[in-house]
Amino acid sequence: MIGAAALVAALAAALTLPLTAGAALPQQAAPQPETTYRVSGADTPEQRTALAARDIDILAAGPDRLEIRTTRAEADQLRAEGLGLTPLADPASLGPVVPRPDKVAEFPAGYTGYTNYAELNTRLAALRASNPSIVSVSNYGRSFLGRTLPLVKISDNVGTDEDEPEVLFTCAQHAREHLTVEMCLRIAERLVANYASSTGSTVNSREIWLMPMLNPDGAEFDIASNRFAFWRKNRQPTAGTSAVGTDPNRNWGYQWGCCGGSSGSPSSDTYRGKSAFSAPETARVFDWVGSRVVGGRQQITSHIDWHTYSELILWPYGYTSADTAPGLDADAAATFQALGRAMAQTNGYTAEQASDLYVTDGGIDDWMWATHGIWSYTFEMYPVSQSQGGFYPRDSVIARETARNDAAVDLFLGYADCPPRITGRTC
Ligand code: 0X9
Ligand code: CA
Ligand code: CA
Ligand code: ZN
Repeated sequence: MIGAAALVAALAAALTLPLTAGAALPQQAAPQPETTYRVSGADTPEQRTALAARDIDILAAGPDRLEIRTTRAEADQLRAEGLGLTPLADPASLGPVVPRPDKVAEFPAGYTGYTNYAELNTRLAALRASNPSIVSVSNYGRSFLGRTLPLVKISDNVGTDEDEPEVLFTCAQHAREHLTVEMCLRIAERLVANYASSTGSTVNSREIWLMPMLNPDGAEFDIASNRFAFWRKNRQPTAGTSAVGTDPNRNWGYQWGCCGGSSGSPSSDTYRGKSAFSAPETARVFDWVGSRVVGGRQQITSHIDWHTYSELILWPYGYTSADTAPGLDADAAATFQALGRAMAQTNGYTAEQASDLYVTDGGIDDWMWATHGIWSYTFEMYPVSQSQGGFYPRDSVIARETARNDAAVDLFLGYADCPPRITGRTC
């Protein structure tokens, strides 16, 4: 095999050569290297929304903390504007993207405990094969590049659509958030493992759906070089540009692109796409969630969308900083807050409205709630900082950091018949 490292070195050397006047090269600037910084002085949602509006990639945020990834030039500019920026070391195994289409994408050393797309399908098939009466595995369509999008159902009499509250868990909308795939697997495998030993399991009283890898093209691309590419979006090219990728979590169709919480620039990490649901990965969820409206009634009551990192539990709306807005009255807001805070009690995360981070429009949770009345939360998992691995914590943390959410998941499933019950209301 030709040494990939040598090829990378040669490319890197070529890129540092000054452009000579005569060279008729296209006017496209080479992408500048980026560094992660801890930022001080931008602690309000308004300040962070303003940073996002400049297409600065916000990796993590929370009360009193913010981490961004940007170029040195932009960092200097932000310092000149009075912000404090401290560079953070990159996680191990970050590197230039050298896709190897001939190879199955594999995680680098230190991360082989993570599950790639092929392994995910194998794990799901094995779970079904040994528990066929409570597990079914299918798909809800295909990604942009044609990968099937896996769908798991867990319930007693799994082949029958029973009159039980339905709950949906979605993972890995964002490519580099690999820990979330492990979270969906943990939920599925734990529910099945506990089923035999416990009576009154939510497996009997709920129909639990999992979409464990919403964005497989992005997730596979992120590890295709055997190094992490820091990739977030899907892998759909934008017509008329050389840019690739739409941010799925800015592509949902409620208040899409409304409010400065997404980008119209195809090269941005928060590019919202050319229209709502222009990404096949969101369009197929749109179709499938629509198919759960049976007899005029949406069967899914509750949903969690898993992300990393920041250790947060977020509720709608993300598009506005107002606590209440059309479709979200004070009673609904009280339920979101009470259940969100109760779950946070179990895992030590910070619970807040999504827009307390920064404004985002076209997010999955706003769409789930506003158009289907589904009680939808966004969890941002471990860690809180890139100094603990950021998007790429070692595989040794998987067991601990997924089990950390067991109690929150159980609480959530328990209230799925009527989330307002947590505030004393009835359904
Ligand atoms: O920006 C996002 O999409 C989420 N953070 S991440 O670092 N995983 O990309 C936060 C979304 C918050 N907004 C809503 N939940 N609507
Ligand atoms: Ca059932
Ligand atoms: Ca049902
Ligand atoms: Zn995310």
